[in-house]
Amino acid sequence: MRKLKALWAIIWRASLILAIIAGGLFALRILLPLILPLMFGSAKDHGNTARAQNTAYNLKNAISAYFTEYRKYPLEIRKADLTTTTGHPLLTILVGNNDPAAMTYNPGKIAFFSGKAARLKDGRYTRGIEYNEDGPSYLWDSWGNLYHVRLDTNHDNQIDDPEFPGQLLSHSILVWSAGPDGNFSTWDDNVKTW
Ligand SMILES: [Ca+2]
Ligand SMILES: [Ca+2]
Repeated sequence: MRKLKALWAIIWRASLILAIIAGGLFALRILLPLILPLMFGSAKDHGNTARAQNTAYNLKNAISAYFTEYRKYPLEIRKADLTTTTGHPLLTILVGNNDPAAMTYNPGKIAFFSGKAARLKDGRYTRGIEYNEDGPSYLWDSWGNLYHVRLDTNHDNQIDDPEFPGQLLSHSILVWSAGPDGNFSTWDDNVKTW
């Protein structure tokens, strides 16, 4: 009788342990698909943001180098500060290819900006330069959008703050990206050089 009791106790404990393990596995099965994208998704976004930040600063340096070379900004208009994107013609000028715009504004055909070629995914370019030897070239951010650029082309050493319009920044070159959400008006995720 005592033996039978002991046996039941063992069976009871074993089934309890099995139930706990099964429950744990079941919970993991449900929770893992929810947790993993959060962990790796945010790590991926962090990498993309860091990459966009790097590229924005490199572009700022490229425009600075252009200024040093030609003593003016690309596409300079003296009346007001210029706001443009890293599409054509700004980027075409900065890569210094055979496009007529590049030939006009960068007659020395100096490659002020160079970097990784953009990746084409699902019909959309991301993360790099869409380079055309004889035509318009573009610089895409980590999420497939062009960067925005504002230059102190009226040379008063001030630029209107894109984030807080009406406030002036003591900068000569601003570069910013819309961030992971692709929306320039949401600034919490935007990547900027100031
Ligand atoms: Ca200005
Ligand atoms: Ca945004």
